[in-house]
Amino acid sequence: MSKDYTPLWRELGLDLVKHDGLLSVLSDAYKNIYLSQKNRPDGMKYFDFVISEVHGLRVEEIYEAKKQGRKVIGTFCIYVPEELVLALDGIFIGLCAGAEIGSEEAEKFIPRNTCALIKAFMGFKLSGLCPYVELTDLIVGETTCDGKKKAYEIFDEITKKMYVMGIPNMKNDLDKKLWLSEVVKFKDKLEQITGKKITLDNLKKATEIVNNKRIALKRLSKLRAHDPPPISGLDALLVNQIAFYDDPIRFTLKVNELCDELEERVKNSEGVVSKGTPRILIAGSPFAIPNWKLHAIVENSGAIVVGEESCVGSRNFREIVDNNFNSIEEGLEKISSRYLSIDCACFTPNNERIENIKNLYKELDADGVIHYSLQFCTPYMIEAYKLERKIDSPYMRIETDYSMEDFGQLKTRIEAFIETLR
Ligand code: BJ8
Repeated sequence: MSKDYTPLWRELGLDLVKHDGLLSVLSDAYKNIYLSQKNRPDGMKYFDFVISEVHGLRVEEIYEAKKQGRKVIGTFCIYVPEELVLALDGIFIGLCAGAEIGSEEAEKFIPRNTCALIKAFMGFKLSGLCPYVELTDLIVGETTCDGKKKAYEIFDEITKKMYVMGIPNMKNDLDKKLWLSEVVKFKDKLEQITGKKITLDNLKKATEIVNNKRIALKRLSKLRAHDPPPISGLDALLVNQIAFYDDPIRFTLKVNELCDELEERVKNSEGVVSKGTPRILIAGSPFAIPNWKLHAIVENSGAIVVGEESCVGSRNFREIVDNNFNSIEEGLEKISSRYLSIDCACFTPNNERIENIKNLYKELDADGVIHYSLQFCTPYMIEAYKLERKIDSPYMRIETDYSMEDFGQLKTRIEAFIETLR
């Protein structure tokens, strides 16, 4: 880290001893998993830097922005419309939920058999380890899976900052109306806490910023379709994870710079692995940072991950908002319909997800699909069975969490799967 941020962490009320421990574990894991990779693109240096400063410079940047009166909005789901937050000059941030932290504390409030992502966001807060939670003015939840819905009630008792958006379970006409009204309500809430008003101009600008970010991520995804791929799955995953933390304009610029470099690599047939290396598409639950376990296993077992059908992946960037609107109301409708196109397993039916996976598989020229569900994530666990019957590519299902206990067992199963693809 570029400087000592202890005074800032103290001011935010973090547990300094535990926090030092967390940063040292994170830095070791990063060295082992990321910095040991061969032939990384130069453009990854920026993202390495962001990670090295994830609890430092970025936190300070947001802290300073808050002093200037900007509001910080924390989220746990890609259903929360970033465009509205940016239109009101807010800062939109994904909160810490990707590591096995504070489980013991969390289990005082929620059952043991809760998915790792929920346990982690409770655990990070209860252990005083997430600076972003402390910086938020509002934490926005959503009525997606049952675990999250109920955990948000408890999270509100703890943080007193929750606002929950009602997300329908289906996508019929009435559901669409309900969701649009939730988007409008969210806009009202943001206007109230920021003391600002959405205008057509700032809504258009914000939409463009978020669209550009998604277009850059899509560009990165398409480059992974080449054989040999110019970037590892681990690195591409990291970029997709950082999309939830970084300043969106700076982030987009850096992703595009990285893509320029990758295009050169493709022209020169330069890749991170040799041509013909088995190519894996991972589908399923989100990969909140720093959950790198599955990618690390696959890429250390002789294959390469070429795509993530995930909220930290294609579900986040596949569709953009149609920016062709002439009133705030029309803009809100376009935003609401773009978000309702997200094929989260919490919806029923959710058949478009099957088609989207099939298309992505073809687009990325993948050789096999690994379906990954976080343990106790019922929506994705159940869809994993359905997918097995509906797609005709080589396929395996795994259920795991953030712990390293099943690392060896998973590696054996994944190696065996990869063998069948050669
Ligand atoms: S749009 S996937 S980010 S809800 S918390 S569903 S892992 S049991 S995160 Fe999600 Fe939004 Fe849907 Fe995407 Fe399962 Fe855990 Fe629930 Fe989870």
